Amino acid sequence: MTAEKLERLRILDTTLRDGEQSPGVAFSVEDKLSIALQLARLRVDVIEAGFPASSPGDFAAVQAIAGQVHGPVIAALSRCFEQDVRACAQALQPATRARIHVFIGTSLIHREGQLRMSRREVLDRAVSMTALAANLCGDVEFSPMDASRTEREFLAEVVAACIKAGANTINLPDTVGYTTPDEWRDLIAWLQAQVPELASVTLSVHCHNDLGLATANSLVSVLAGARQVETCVNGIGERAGNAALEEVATAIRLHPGVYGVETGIDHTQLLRTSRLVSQLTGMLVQPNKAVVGANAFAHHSGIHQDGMLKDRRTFEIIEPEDVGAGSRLVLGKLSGRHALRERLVQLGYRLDDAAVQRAFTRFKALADIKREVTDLDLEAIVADEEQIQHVFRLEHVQVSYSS
Ligand SMILES: [Mn+2]
Repeated sequence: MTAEKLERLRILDTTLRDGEQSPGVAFSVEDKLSIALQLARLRVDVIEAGFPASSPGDFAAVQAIAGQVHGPVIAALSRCFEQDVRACAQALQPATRARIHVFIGTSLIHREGQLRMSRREVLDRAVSMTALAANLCGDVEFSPMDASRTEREFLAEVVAACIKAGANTINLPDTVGYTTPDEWRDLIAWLQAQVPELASVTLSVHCHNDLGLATANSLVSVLAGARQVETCVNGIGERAGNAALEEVATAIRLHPGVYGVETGIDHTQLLRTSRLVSQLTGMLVQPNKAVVGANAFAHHSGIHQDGMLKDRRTFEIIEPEDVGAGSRLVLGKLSGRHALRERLVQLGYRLDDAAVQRAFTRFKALADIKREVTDLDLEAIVADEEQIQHVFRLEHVQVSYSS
């Protein structure tokens, strides 16, 4: 570990924007607000709250978060259209600290296949809308969408022009999750050499997980000089999802000597945040998910269990307590329903009365045979409930789609 002072790596969480683009996920304003409040407790630096021009509901959600969630910068997404930029500024008006995030597709495929615009048109639109955003809001992030597949010279041209137009964060998206760590690091280094002005703004990355490389690509970006990483809780997001917040933050925490940075994340809120997002999206966390999966702290083989009993460090690099999953005794056979409900809420579960009653019956049965009922035991007890609610949600989605 280094004795040098660690630089700050900012976490922009986009669970409420890119995460909502996960198939089947649609948040209500109330859902978004409760996730945003939890993201503030988790101490992310920036909450990307939504895309105000996309729907009146999303406008209302961004506005509510801007007014009621304090601490993090509240960001809103905008295409390179004047009405989008103005909708962001209006929705963000109640925020203490606001950011407008402007993006446009810059790759040949996006220019010709989707936008039907020439390089010149894309460049002009990016510059004029970045300038408008900078006029309306002191904090502007610009993203050349599909940066990883954009011709390098054009990428450099757009980035340099948008910095000049007022962007103070340049975010490089690997929109389709196509790049690899070596290629991505090489691109960032090349861009920094071509565009010296990049050193005067915050460099950010937004990596997708189509090849399972989102966390790795985010980490090499930090080595290359990125000081903001965009993530989603549980790695949700469009298609195979985004870099998982809990994975990036934990790797950074465990390797300060490698990366030379630290985040502001309160790691003890990680599990609770994961549970809340899972509940409100209806997307179960796979049991073997890094950091927050139900099996992340389970040790099954005899050799591993033997090692763990002698010294936890033998097979455990992250302790359950680190992510807010106390494995210590929390409840026993004398604990009542109220204590059980309280602990479940602390763990991020939102169960109705009937579900709490079912959980309580199981808890009592377990407490009779097992002296110590841990948080992990409680998670096992309510796992079926989560499954039931998940099924219910899927049915609900289908019903609302067909009606
Ligand atoms: Mn994305």
